[in-house]
Amino acid sequence: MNGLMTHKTVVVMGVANERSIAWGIAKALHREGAKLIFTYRKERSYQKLQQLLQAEGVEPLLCVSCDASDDASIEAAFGEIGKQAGVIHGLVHSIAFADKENLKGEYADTDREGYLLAQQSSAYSLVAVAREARKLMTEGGSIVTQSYIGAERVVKNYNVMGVAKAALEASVRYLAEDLGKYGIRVNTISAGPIRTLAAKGVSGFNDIMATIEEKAPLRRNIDQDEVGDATLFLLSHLSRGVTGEVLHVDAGYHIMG
Ligand code: NDP
Ligand code: KAL
Repeated sequence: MNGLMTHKTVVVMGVANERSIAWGIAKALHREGAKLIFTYRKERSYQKLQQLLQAEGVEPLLCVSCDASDDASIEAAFGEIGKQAGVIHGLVHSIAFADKENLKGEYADTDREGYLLAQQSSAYSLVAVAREARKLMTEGGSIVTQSYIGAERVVKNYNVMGVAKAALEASVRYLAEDLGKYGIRVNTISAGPIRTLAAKGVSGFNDIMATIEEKAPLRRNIDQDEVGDATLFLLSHLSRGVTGEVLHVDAGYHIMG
C-alpha cells in the first residue's frame, strides 16, 4: 500500500467480473488505501463482485444496487451511500450499454429506440450520477468516466455507441465547468480496446486489437491495470489541476494518422 488515496472514499460503478475495467480501477484504488463503495446492476455482477472482493481481501464500505438508466434507482443508491459514508471524494463511472443490433452495419439504420437506449445508459447516466455525487462531495472531489476513440472518429461497428461517447465527452466538459466551483473535477479516460464482457461477441473486436499492435506507437494493446493506474491519477491529488480532460490510455494510437 502506498497511501495515495488514504482517507478518501470512492464509489465504483460497473464491475461485472474480473475483466471489467472498473475492477482494474478498484484494485489500484485499494492498493493506495481508498475506502471503496461499489454499485452493480445485475445480481450476477453482485455475486461476481463478492467473489472478487473476497479473493483480493477488499472490505468494501458498501455494495448497493444501481440501475444507471433509472433515476429513482440512482437516487436510492446515492441516498444509501450518503447514509453509510457521509462524504465521498471520488466517483468512477464505467458503464455503457447499447442494443447489439445497433452495433453493426450502418449507423444510418439506427432506430430512435436504440439511439435513446445508448444515450441514456451510456451518456445521460453520467449526468444523473454526477448530480447525486455532487451532494456528497462536500470536501471537493473527482469524477472519472470511460470513453473510447469512437467518440472522435468513425470506428466500424461502434456506430450508436460512438455518438453516445461523443455526448459523454461533451458532458464531461460541461460538468467540469458546473462542478469546478465546488472543487469537483470531471475527466475521462479514452481507453484502447480491452477484452471484457461488454466487448464479447461484438463484431470487429479482434481486428481492432490486431491493428493497434501494428500501428500504435507502443506496438501493443493496453490492459485494465493501465487504465486503473491512469484513473487513480485522475482521482488523486496528483491531478488537482486537471479537469474537463480526455486522457488517452491507448498505447498512443490516437496520434496516428
Ligand atoms: P464490462 O462488461 O466489464 O462492464 C460494463 C458494465 O456496465 C457492467 O458492469 C454492467 O453492469 C454495466 N452497466 C451497463 N448498463 C448499466 C446500467 N443501466 N446500470 C448500471 N450498470 C450498467 O465492460 P468494460 O469494463 O469494457 O466497460 C466499462 C466501460 O469502459 C464502458 O463505458 C465501456 O464503454 C468503456 N470502454 C471499454 C473499452 C473496451 O475495450 N472494453 C474501451 C474503451 C471504453 P451489469 O452487467 O450488472 O448490468
Ligand atoms: C469498435 C468496437 C467493436 C465493438 C463495437 C461495439 C461495442 C460497443 C460497446 C458496448 C458497451 C457493448 C454492449 O453494450 C453489448 C451489449 O449489447 C450486450 N452485452 C451485455 O449485455 C453484457 C452481458 C454486459 C456486461 O454489457 C454491458 N454493456 O452491460 C469497440 C471495441 C474495439 C472497444 C469497446 C468494446 C468499447 C466499449 O465502449 O466497450
